[in-house]
Amino acid sequence: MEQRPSRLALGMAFFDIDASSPTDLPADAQELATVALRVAVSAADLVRDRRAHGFGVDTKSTVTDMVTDVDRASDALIRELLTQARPHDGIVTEEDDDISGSTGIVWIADPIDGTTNFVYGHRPYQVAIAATVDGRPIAGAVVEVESNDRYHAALGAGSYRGCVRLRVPYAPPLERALVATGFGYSPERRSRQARVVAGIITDIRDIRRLGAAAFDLCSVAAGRVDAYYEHGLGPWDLAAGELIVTEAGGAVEGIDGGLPDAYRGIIAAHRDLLGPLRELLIANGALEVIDN
Ligand code: LIP
Repeated sequence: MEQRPSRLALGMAFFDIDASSPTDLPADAQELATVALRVAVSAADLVRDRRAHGFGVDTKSTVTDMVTDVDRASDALIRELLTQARPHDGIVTEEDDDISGSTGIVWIADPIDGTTNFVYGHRPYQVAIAATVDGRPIAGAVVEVESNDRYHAALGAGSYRGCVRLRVPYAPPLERALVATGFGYSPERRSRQARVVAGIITDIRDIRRLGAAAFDLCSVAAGRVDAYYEHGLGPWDLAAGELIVTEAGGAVEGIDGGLPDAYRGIIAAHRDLLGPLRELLIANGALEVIDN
């Protein structure tokens, strides 16, 4: 995801709903999470099956930014199943045009998050689907394709991996924090991101680069890493995983300290780790990675 998506179809201007309270929502968040999980499982089944039969690869913003016909098939299936379940909701996905709705719910989905991993057969790659209100997730699911590892969350109702409730475990001191991150597709931005990593690497335990943002966020919720930050994501990379982190008791914020903004950069971590990590990132140029 390289360009800030011009997608105001997220419905933000049109619905004055307080999404912080599950009772004020236009639909039941747990029912939406059930839909998200069911659709993500079906799309993950399609992706797994289609990979076994071969696929074509195209490029998007740069020569390294790939899209496959399986991304497109998964995108189409997600739209079809969401429309069957919730015909009047909006839909925003990575590989097709936005559909506006009339309910205040907008689905945001990534048909394959981690397309490079998918192409190489390098786990993880997953389907990520969230229901949002005013641009904030209220229900979501992430399904890792090859392992069928399933995560879901609903606002106010917790985060789960399968049937197991998730809690972000604890906040280590910064020097013992295992930090996941990722890199964009444009060479210029990538080199700025690499400079940030080079600056922080001596002040933390280590870096992980798994190549799949939604899975990195689930890893924060499940305690497989202590924190995750990245710049230049799309809303579909972030939405479901963001809720899975916050419903597991963690925090997700903009790198600049504001609301999470996928494109300008986000940090996800235990609340006590987030502040020190932000200071370290900013001291090493994290606010200069996005230049427009
Ligand atoms: C990818 C992310 C990855 C990030 C890439 C890209 P895609 O999503 O999951 O973590 O580093 O820049 O955004 O393009 O595979 O859906």
